Amino acid sequence: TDQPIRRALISVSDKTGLIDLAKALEARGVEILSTGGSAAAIRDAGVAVKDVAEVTGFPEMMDGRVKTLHPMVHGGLLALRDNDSHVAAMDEHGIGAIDLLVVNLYPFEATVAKGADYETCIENIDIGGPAMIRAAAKNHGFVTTIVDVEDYDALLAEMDTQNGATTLAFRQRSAQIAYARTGAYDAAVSSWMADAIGQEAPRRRAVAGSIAQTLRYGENPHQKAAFYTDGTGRPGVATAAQLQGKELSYNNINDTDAAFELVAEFDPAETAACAIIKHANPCGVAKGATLTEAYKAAFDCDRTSAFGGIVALNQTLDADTAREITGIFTEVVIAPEATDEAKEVFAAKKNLRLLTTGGLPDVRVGGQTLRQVAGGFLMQDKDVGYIGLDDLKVVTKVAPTEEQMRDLLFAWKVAKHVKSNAIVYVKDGATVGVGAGQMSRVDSALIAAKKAERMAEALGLAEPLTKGSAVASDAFFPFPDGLMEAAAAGATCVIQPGGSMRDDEVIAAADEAGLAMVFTGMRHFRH
Ligand code: 93A
Repeated sequence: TDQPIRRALISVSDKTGLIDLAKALEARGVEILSTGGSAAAIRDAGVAVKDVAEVTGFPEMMDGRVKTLHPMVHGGLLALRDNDSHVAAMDEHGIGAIDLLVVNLYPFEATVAKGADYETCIENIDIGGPAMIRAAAKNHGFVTTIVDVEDYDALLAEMDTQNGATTLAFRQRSAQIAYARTGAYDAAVSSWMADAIGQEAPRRRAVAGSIAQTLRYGENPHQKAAFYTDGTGRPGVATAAQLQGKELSYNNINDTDAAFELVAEFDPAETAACAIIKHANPCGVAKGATLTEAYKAAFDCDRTSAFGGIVALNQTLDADTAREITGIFTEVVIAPEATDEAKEVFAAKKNLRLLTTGGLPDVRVGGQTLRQVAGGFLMQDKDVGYIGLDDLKVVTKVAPTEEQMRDLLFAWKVAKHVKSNAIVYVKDGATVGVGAGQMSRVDSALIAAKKAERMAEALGLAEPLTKGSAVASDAFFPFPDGLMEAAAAGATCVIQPGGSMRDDEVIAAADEAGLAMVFTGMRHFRH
């Protein structure tokens, strides 16, 4: 089943490593066929190469749309070498076998990520490349398919241990990778097109991504894991530059995403903001006149949980804030940018990972979220629901003051990013208690209040910061009990969707407790 490699076709958009590969193949006695740009680069490097146009007898035409789509190419890739009629057909038409295909595709995903116009994106849909990849991979009994620059070394190592050939196992592996690439490629085209033409999402989308990184392990060390990008190029953890620190883990990536998506809710032109995340839930979120103030206030919500947390900032990380952050052990810091001075401060903390993204994602722009269930996927539009002042309905006798309104809306934004059932207490633009992920809303209200009490003790305060706070609930209170717990903790105003069968009871209880309450008419479940 070993197949000697005598004739290769190389057609690559990304020319990285091309010359070294061509030289290495030539040194191993391989004849090289190639397309326009690739052939020119190989020839310039002094390596013998034959133009595909010479093999097909047709020039590359229609701006390169048709260059390899020809029986001389596809016959050479698809022919079964052990089938008499296939071999007879090759003889009859003078088709030479192609043993190795090296292709990387037109950079469609990168073109989309750059924000190119419709026509440019269309022109960057590769047709001939995927056709060859799929043909060669189908014929992996005889043909080796390489679609990734990263796999050149493995190919050469294989040829060297197999006397210039490849084993069936190697060709099967490379075929499997090849189909992952063409599948992801067309999924990227479909997703882009759905957005471009305003196709009602999330219907009829293909789901696939390109592997960005093999991770050391998954959520736990006994789970294998990898990181995929979706080709949108959206600023965030998938496209961030890591400036220092150890490799990100699966949990780091998950938590960093949660942190950055949350902090992106706050317009950097309006205010500095900081979110500290543990296990995908915020243990502190705050606005501030400066980033340092925002960080400090976020930290003071739950100093215990912030240890080993992920910090996300909505503005350029400055040296003061960097110094403040290094006060405790932090796993990851993510920000749009970092000043040189801030980078210097972090340089001393070798393990601290610093990521910069070049910008914040637009939280109003959609896209989809995916979750796997046994035997399938759930796909939905991202929760880009937004509530402003005008959307709120005051339902109690007392209306919130302007200041309370600000805290209510802040709490509401945070609650959207807290696992349900979410209860978020806020005072002066900072969370002072977060209750997350409980099966009962009452428990979430209680836990958040309890944590605030503990923080008050640690900070030496006379009373917990929940006294006089604003409270948000991600979904309606089905009974007055949850609301009453919040009132007992000292909340004086409430924001919640409303819509419970017992809204009347809940409103009456709020009035009795002297609370001001507003309904959003929208909920923010997050599971
Ligand atoms: O426009 S195409 O879809 N038509 C083709 O027949 C074709 N054959 C190869 N694009 C085609 N290719 C692609 O050209 C390859 O997938 C590769 O990405 C690129 C290499 O072109 P060059 O060697 O001219 O730089």
